Amino acid sequence: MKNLKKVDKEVYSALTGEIKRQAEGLEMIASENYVSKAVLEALGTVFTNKYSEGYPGKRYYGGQEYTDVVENLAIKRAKKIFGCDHVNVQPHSGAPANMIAYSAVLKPGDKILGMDLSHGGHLTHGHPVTLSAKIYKFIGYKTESNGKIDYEKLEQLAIKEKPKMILAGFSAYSRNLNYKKFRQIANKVDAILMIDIAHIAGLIAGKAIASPVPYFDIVTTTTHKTLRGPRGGMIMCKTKYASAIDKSAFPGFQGGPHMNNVAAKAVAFGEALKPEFKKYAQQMILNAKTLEKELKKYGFKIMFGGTDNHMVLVDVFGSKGVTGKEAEEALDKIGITINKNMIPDDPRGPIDPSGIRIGTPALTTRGMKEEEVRKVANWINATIENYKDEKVLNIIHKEVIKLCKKFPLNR
Ligand code: DSN
Repeated sequence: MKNLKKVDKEVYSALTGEIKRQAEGLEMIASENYVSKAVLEALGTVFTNKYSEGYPGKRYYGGQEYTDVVENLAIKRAKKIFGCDHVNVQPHSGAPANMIAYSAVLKPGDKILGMDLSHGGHLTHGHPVTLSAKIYKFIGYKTESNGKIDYEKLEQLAIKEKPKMILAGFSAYSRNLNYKKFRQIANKVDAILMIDIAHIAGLIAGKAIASPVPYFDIVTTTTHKTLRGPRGGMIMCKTKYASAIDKSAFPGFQGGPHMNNVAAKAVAFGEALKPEFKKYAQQMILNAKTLEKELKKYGFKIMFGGTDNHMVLVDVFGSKGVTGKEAEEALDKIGITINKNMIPDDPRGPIDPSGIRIGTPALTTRGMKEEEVRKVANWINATIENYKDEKVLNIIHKEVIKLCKKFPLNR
């Protein structure tokens, strides 16, 4: 980075700080991961200079012989990974991907049945602060006290509300969904069926969990998180919706795609097609299950009864009397990064909720397995139980750095 160092010392200094933070800290935010050097290299290229409105072979500006190559590669590889009929790799990220999908098939005022935010849903699935909630009418469904969705209740709600769209998917839910049931319910009320797989795309790509692609009309995702690509979005759909989705992405919602990002998506998809990605996907789940088991042993209440994926949602306030914010701040001090999170029907607010969400994608990328996760669970417990004791936190922090040095970021 000799040019950056010479041209902009302030950005250079922030960047070197971030490199050190990522190397010496344990990243356990469930939606974060470490991309490979090849993905980083593709991101930092002259493709960022290029405007490419339109789609391969049908662009509005000239000079597209190489942008078409990378976009076609991203499309071909995404289709191979997920077996979808059609894919659009241009969405800048997950929230735009959802907005593009809604506006492709819905009219303002149409009704969407989506998962309640405090039960694991996502902001863009109908939280009142979002633009989509101002345009469409969202109705929330919830999980039961056993952590599962009651599909009979969901069916009754769908019959009562007659939504134009039924939306599955989540950002803080840790159980598998019953895709077939979603399909049956959507058929019964003649709704378009969409799923947001942003969190679990890598688990699906690695065949560690079942794929919803055959059942759903539209599938949106991010390409970072478990899929381990650059920050970005993507929409898959049945052929019937292909043209509407493409038109909604451009010119409907976005301008030119970020072609450096599309190139990096192509590289990441190539990586996800390799056999070692399957092992990675399975290990993310094994690590999360180990975390669940260990935290339960330490007396933590795990929401939704446990995990089937790469994350656990923990009621730290109900378990140990420490709030989500206090836990997040204390864990930050020992170099473990997680996020505070609402738990279902949280009696506390979103700024200082009862829960924390912990994920295993990034530490699994470093090569950590069950043995390391057991250590991490022990440190999480000790940190939360001693969250005001700086001396204890300092000792644990040194242990965290030691472990990170044993598992360097070297892909
Ligand atoms: N911010 C992402 C997450 O953490 O789940 C989703 O948008």
